[in-house]
Amino acid sequence: MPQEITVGSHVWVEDQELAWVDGVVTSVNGNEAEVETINGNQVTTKLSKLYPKDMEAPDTGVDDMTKLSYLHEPAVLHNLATRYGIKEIYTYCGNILIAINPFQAISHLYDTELMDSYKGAQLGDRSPHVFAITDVAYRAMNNEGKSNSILVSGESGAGKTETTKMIMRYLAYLGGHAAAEARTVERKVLESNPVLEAFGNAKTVRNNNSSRFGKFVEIQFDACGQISGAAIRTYLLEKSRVCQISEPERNYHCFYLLCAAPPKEIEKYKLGDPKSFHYLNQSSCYELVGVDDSHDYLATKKAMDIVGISVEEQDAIFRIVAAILHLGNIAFALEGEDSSVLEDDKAKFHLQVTAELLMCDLEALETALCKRNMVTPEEVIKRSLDPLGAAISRDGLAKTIYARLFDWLVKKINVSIGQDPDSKCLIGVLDIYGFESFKTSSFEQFCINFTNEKLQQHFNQHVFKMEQSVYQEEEIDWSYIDFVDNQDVLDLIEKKPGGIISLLDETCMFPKSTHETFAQKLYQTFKDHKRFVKPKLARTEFTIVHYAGEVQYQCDQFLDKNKDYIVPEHQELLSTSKCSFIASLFPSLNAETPKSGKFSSIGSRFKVKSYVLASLLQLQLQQLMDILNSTEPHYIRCIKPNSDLRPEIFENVSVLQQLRSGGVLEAIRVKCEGYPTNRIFSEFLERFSILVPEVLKETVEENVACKSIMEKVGLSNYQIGKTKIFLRAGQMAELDGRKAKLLGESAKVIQKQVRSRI
Ligand code: AOV
Ligand code: MG
Repeated sequence: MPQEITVGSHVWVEDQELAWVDGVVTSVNGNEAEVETINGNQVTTKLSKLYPKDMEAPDTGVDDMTKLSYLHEPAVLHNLATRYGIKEIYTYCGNILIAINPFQAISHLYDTELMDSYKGAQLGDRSPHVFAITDVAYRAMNNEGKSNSILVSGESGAGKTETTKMIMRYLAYLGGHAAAEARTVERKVLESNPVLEAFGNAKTVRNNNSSRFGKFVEIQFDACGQISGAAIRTYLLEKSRVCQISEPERNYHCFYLLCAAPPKEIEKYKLGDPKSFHYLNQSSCYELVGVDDSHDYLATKKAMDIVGISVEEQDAIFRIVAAILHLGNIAFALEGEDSSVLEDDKAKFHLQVTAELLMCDLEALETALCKRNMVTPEEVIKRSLDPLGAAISRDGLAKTIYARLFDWLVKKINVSIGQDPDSKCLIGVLDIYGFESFKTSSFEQFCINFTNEKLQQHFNQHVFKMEQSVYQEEEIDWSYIDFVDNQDVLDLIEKKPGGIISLLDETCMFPKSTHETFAQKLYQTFKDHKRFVKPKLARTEFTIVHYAGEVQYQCDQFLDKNKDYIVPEHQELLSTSKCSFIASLFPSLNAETPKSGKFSSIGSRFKVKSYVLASLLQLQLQQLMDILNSTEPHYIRCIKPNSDLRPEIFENVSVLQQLRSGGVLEAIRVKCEGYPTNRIFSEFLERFSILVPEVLKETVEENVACKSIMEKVGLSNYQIGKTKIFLRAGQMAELDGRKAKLLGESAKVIQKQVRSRI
């Protein structure tokens, strides 16, 4: 970077704790400089590792990163930290909105008055806001008749779901109906959120309200710009959580809500203290700070009313939720050599309650849990399962029932809101589960991170295109800009054949395979892949170098978790339930495949021949990308400022890591490879004509004047567009340096003159 750093320059220097810290250069020796930092350290470092600090930057930061005179990592970070400190959580980076989670309610930030003020405003006219981006999308849709999408990304707990809800609220405000009776569509759209959150969100280590499924909401508009329908598409709910949770996480919210229901319900469903249920007491966390489960139970039911779920259906839904809790308490003991029986009277009690709630035969339930049918050419023999096998069978049943219930909810909400077949335009809002890396990451994290990789690629391509279009508009050359994307990670995961998902599917089809053979296959196939690492001494772990960092996956349960089949005995049991709601969740497999609604996830599952989840997700994500590619995208990058989930704490290192991995810095790098700074000719002249005062005296065209300044200073490689001058990285700093020197010299001359007069 051509920059003039001399003694006295204000610079940014790397710091282990703070990422970047500012200071003043105290000496320069060849390639090295000594810097005194504001936290009192003396640091010696290479000149090339220093970045100039913009001393003219305003104290309150700038609301758009592209307004930074020096566009580099420390400046970007400093700007965000400055703004976060004054509760400005939104900042633009060109057309991208960066949103930093405040972890506290900021007063008036989402008021109706504020909505009024954003309506119809141009992007830069008002301070950055999620409403502003949404308004742009809405207007673009109305004016150009083209579908738009708003894509919200960021790691777990960064604020995607909250942001998405604000987008939906603002769209309901813009496209809402004046007449109360016509407002049902937008009310249903908004109230679908609490319903889906109750059944699809849970407390994790990263977020107290973590989405355990991905969601794409299409909001449809009529020719007048009013909401006329909507469709919700969901992606792979984390099923394992229903049966297995670890400290300090929780199961899905609905279980705790139901345990806090009014006494009548508690009695009806034979519930009690959540601590008494195996599916809940694997973790000692039952309550969430600031959440009143009994209030939320009633609120969820109210939301269910609004989205069109009848009282009878609600009863069946909560009956199923209760049944799952009781099911989890059916424990088994060894009988004989390898059979199992109910462990004790408590287990018998829960078996009985489960059978009552699921309205199925008690003995049939017990048999379905403890035995399997073995089909021989002559007959069908019932083989006993050992206690472990029976517990796995029980958990499998619980997961299947829950997953089917969730799919039913999504389908029901879609049918109830209704789709507008005549709608030409829509706004899609995407809220996926954020990138995750745990001590032991499993199949779920693999799927979540794969989803994030897909979205990241879309983002990269979009940013690159956007940058190109600015250059094209100004008719300048951009052809040499190099662009890095994450295609290699995606190839590793989803290439057909030969990617991880293909290998996983093949392994699942092969009866004798184990997670060890799967791991061996991976090691052999990808030993030279630069995104794949076999950790030292690992036998069943593998590491993927994701765009957002390395994640080590544990293969142990990959095969089981990838298989999505229902044990025929369970299917048989539930399809004959006396509760028609439950029976309908388990339509007989021999029956004709249901005509898949556009957004039925059960329906789409029938289209995939193999019942393997990873490739189902791959297919769904491809469909999502096809939709997104037919829309005009708008990006919101959410940032989590600290891992304690606390307000007012801005951890530089973590934020920087998110900016880097989330592609914000890559977007800036693409900018930097091109022309990161541009200025309208007149602005440029105002700032720098002092360097060549004669340019103003001559009556030349503005672009010619700009050119002469650059020539005089000896800078090349810049570009003159139609209305703006485009500068390479560091050129602005160079010009400022010259200006400061010149002003310094003239100050000295004046001082000298004054002194000589004395
Ligand atoms: P996520 O969707 O990005 O995580 P959420 O949207 O659930 O994250 O946000 C996490 C928590 O941060 C919320 O429950 C709020 O307490 C707080 N929060 C987020 N945004 C705001 C805001 N604008 N104002 C006030 N508080 C906020 V995940 O679903 O785990 O990937 O998978
Ligand atoms: Mg979320």
